[in-house]
Amino acid sequence: MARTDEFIRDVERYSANNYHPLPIVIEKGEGVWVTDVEGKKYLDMLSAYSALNQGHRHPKIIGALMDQAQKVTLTSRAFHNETMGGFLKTLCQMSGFDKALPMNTGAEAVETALKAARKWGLVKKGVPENQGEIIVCENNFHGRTVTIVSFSTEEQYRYGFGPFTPGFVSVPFGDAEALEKAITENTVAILAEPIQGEGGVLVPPAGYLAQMRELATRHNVLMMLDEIQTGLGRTGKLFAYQYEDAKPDVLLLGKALGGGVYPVSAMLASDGVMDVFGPGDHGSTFGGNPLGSAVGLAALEVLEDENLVQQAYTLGQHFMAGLKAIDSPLIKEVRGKGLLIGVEIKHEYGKARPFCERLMELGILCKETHEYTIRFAPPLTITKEQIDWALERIAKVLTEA
Ligand code: IF1
Repeated sequence: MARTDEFIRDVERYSANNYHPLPIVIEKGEGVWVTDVEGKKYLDMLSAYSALNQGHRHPKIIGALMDQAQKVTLTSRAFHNETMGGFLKTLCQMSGFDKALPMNTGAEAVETALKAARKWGLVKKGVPENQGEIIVCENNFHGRTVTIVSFSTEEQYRYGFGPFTPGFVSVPFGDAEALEKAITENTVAILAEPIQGEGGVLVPPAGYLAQMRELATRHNVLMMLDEIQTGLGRTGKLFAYQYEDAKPDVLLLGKALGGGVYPVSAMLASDGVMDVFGPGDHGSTFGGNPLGSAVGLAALEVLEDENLVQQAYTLGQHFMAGLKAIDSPLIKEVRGKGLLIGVEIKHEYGKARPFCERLMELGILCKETHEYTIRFAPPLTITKEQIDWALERIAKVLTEA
């Protein structure tokens, strides 16, 4: 493991100590597979936290990247470029939203939505200036900026980073009654994940999102869903909210929108929300750039061309059934939707990380979340045979201990 150790030594010497990765150095990726610097091959069942829904280096997405790189990569929004319009047109047509505002990272899309909601509250709803409140859910994960960690309920994400941005109220996730009680005349929006990913792959009770939709409409507040992790086919629908009649006013996408090669995020909304932004109100040097837009368009086309949403639905059911069939006293619960699945280990048997380490030895990459849950989120291009291959090894690890 000399080469592995050497690469990790550089990271430990020269990088901030803000991560605790598994001790593998990846050299190459293709489809659902990655190879490390020692030449060992692994099935990637994390997919960069759902940023690789289309798999590693999808030829069509890499082709779009290369073609665009030969023409122009960056114009800034001071000028128009050839690719942004077509990308956003496809994004709006596929999703059924009027307009999309392109950014780069997920956190930037979330920040964009927070600004849109506050301004909408002021100019459309008539909430007094600086009084708008946004309701969020306990146990949320929306990113790492100062404002976003201001409404995290995870102490570690906040400790030392105050003073915080005011204007947020949090309620238990999955509880529509608590949500309604928290709404005041100054509430401008509700922000939630349809399934809490980092929170531990927590699926709310059926009907929750539809109730949120009804409450938001009745009280004239914006319903804003963060589908940065759950969106673009991951849960077996194009968007997780489509399991219920719960189309939000604002939808946030990121991760897989960049096809695993480039950071591309967006806020989608109706005309009546998007038009609160005028020239100079918001923007980004790289948002909507030609390279990212070419990649984003290809990323969307691959989802459609290869029927990946339906694949995730069908294979997700197969994977879930296989995991539920594992007869192990260690398993507390298997939960999720589509190809976003968490296996929670009974706390008395210790944390999830040693299981992830053991799976890595057997050629499967995954990552624990919230200490006790193993998260599986393979590329949506995975096959049934590859899932069965993984299931054999997962069963082994969960029954041998
Ligand atoms: C890391 C977690 C996942 C997200 C949702 C917004 C963002 C994320 C629902 C921000 C980002 C990332 C961040 C990444 C690992 C990953 C993660 F473990 F940290 F929580 F997926 F579960 N909304 N999630 O999940 O998007 O600004 O990062 O592009 O290492 O912090 P971003």
